[in-house]
Amino acid sequence: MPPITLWFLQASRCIRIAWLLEELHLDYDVKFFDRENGIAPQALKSGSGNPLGKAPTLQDGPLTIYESGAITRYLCEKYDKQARLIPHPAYEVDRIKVQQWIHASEATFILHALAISSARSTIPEPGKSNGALKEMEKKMSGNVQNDVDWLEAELGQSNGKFLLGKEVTAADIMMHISIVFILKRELGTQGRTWPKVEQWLKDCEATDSYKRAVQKTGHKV
Ligand SMILES: N[C@@H](CCC(=O)N[C@@H](CS)C(=O)NCC(=O)O)C(=O)O
Repeated sequence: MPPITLWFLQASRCIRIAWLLEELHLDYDVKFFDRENGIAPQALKSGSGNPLGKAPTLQDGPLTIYESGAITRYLCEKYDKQARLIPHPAYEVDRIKVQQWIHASEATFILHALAISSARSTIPEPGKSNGALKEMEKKMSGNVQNDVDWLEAELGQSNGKFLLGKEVTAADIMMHISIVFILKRELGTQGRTWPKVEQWLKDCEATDSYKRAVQKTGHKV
């Protein structure tokens, strides 16, 4: 049995870790769970060892690690001997850039989008039909649009298809599903489109490692 197990919830951030494991060519088991009424089933919540019952959770030998950003750092520090996915400290500017995207993927992009998603699911009637939700979304959309504008601008400055240039890094791996979440659900997008971001999503999904991760896990959104 491989020492690494990924607790994987369908249609979730877990794809980040499967994609990363594939990039690193590591052998791993997947414990796959479908959602029940939109949330993680009890077997994942109680079985993974994650105190919040969330996914992804990674087990590597005796270690249990949660939070996709922390799992990403752990896997890169332990197994990315050539420092391809998080650049070596000697390349400070690129290393900081990757770390900015790792944090921004959760603490900026998902945070702003989730506020809108939560408003959609919690606002009671008549707020949904009388336009109050629409008005609220409009007011909340500024942050999301600024965030995606930033990504569009950075992609415009890259000298390759990916955030840091010609090769995939942990920045792309962490950011990809955040953007899928925003664009697919139109969270704060207010009808706008971002051509460079859309092309980058296609380029991420065209990598062999991403395709292998989807095939192995059955991930779909
Ligand atoms: N910040 C955490 C978020 C973890 C999280 O919220 N995961 C979601 C899936 S994307 C989850 O487990 N949801 C199931 C539930 O809440 O029941 C991370 O980056 O790993």
